[in-house]
Amino acid sequence: MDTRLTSGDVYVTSPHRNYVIVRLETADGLVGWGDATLNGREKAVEALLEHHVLPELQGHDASRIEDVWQMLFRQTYWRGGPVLNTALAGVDMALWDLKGKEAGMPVYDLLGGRTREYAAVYEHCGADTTDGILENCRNALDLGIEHLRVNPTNDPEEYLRRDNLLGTMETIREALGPEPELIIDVHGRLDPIESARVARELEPIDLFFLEDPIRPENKDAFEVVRERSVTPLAMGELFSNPWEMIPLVEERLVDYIRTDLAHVGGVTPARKLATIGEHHYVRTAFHGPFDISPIGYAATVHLDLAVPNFGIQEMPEYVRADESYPGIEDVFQGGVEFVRGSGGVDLPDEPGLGVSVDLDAVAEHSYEPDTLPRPRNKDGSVQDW
Ligand code: KDG
Ligand code: MG
Repeated sequence: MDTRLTSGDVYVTSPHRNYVIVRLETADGLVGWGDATLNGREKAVEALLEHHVLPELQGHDASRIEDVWQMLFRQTYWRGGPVLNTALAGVDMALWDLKGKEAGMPVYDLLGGRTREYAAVYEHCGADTTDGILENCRNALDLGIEHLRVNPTNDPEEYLRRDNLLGTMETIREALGPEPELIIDVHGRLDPIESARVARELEPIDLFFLEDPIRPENKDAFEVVRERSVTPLAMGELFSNPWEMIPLVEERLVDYIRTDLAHVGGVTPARKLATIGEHHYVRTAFHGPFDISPIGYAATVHLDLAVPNFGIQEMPEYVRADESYPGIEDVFQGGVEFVRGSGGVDLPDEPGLGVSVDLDAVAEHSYEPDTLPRPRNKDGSVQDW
């Protein structure tokens, strides 16, 4: 087989929201797709791929995934960071897709084969009122989903009002009973000691995990939370250099690796992080928001199905069985399926990542400028989204 790369293209498409996708083709005409979506900064990644990464790849052997990864990570000299590593992720996923198509195997088989029949998911059930949260939870439970993310508020002041957070969580726990697994995403909105207080206060609620309890910059600050509470912690969606996750895993400061395959550099580094986690009794909970495309989500679930220390998988709204996103379905075909009743997702037995793309639909749904929310505190100062 002639696996030299003969063409590379990047597209930004907005079938419901913006996705950046990478298409690689080999001399033999095999096509691989990858996800390089960086929410709110799509055009920066597109320019990097178009002007630098994709032209430089021409003629390289697509079958040498690790070699290409090392080349793009180390030989740019400037390494890591969300823009560079999201572009790298797009290439890496497309190479795994090609490798699977070449071998006639799903990517999870290339990664060692299935360790489970499906990947259990959690559903985002946040709402403005407790009744709204409970309604979303009951809808998810009706679909068989047993892990529910119930963010009672986005306001850090409300987090710290004892009657508010603990009171709301007690109401939710009483209404749903002891069985559903409950998650809260703090989204880095609290300082370490505030988060420690929240983690400790919520121990009687028996959370599955507290997500992003602090901002990602200072890893040492995790000790402040960890030393004070036994509430399990999950972190990593904001990391874009795989090495950022390692001290937290090696020192067992977190219980779940939440890196995003599309931001950390693709399947190649995420698989290594999962293995490091396995050796330290830390499980995976890879990021799976709406702003990851069906290609990136498929890559994530391939890894979920293969790793022994899988913990849980976040599920974007477009995968849910009872919701339809026609634009997304026009652009992307195949990929992850919700398995009704199991509380999990699975992949059909297709070679590669198993997602194809309709280029006419891509052209119909062109890029739409957008930014992430920009919240402010009461006094007008910047608050983390
Ligand atoms: O682009 C930002 C989103 O990916 C993020 O806000 C979603 O925190 C998030 C999550 O856990 O899905
Ligand atoms: Mg999050």
